[in-house]
Amino acid sequence: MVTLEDYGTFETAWCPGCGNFSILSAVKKALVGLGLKPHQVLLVSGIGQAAKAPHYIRANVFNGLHGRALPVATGAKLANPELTVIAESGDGCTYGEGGNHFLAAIRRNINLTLLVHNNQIYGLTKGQASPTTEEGRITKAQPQGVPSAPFNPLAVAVAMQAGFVARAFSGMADHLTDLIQQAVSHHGFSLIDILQPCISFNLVNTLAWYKKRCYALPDDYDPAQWEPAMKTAMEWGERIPVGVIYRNKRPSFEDHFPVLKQGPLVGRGVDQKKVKQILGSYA
Ligand SMILES: Cc1ncc(C[n+]2csc(CCOP(=O)(O)OP(=O)(O)O)c2C)c(N)n1
Ligand code: SF4
Repeated sequence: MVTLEDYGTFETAWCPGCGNFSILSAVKKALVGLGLKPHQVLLVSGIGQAAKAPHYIRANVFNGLHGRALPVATGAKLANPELTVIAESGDGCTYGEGGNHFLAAIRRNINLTLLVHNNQIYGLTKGQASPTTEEGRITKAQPQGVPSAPFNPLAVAVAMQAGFVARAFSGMADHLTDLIQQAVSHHGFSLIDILQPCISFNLVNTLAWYKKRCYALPDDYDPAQWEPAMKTAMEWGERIPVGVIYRNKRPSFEDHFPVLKQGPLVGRGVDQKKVKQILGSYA
């Protein structure tokens, strides 16, 4: 039987009160709840405060370049589709530096889970605006206010008919754990945009600010309906919906590769003769 202890406990470099703590705890609980053992799981991140989360879990971990978690995660999943692959990073890392990879992962419908710790700011580099910071927000790097409109990852994902699109809030721990379990169990690309406070550099979107606004989607909400999902993805302001916004069953990227039907590539022997032939053709 797998337990929380199997996933380890580590000292972190985060500020006390940061939303990253409850996300980390929810990820561990979700994996234990799904009965997944640490060796069956790979967590891939980029760079940032959120990207440190996989450092604090005893499982397989790959820390890539800023914005590059998804290409690494995609390669790993193709090499070994038996691994549960989770890409986990901040809003800047995923929607800014990694923006095109975000679009490619949705199009491909690669069977992995993307957890975005969305604190609406660049935390590690001390408070510059990220793609999700609201227009007009004054920061140390944008003293006259952010001049661009915020990126809405959920609306983009729903517009592209992504497999599984959800929003969570780090202050609703059990709800978040449940969503992570649903996302990991979904066959295809799953996005959870997780709203989290950054107590040091985002003094507007605080825990209390989110608590006042976030509400769970009602039981009769149907995530299979595209048009209502698009409307729900656009809802932001005094009321912010959390839950599974859109769900769409379509074949995953790996399903298109007959070679993977014979089992994971990592488990196959290497035909040295063929390798020599291929290398020889480039000589
Ligand atoms: C290509 C590149 N650009 C910029 C940086 C500098 N950098 C490192 S972390 C970071 C911001 C991280 O913000 P976010 O992804 O939102 O995560 P958070 O720290 O808020 O959790 C930046 C700009 C970098 N390492 N590489
Ligand atoms: S700076 Fe913000 S995001 Fe980084 S650890 Fe502190 S509270 Fe968390």
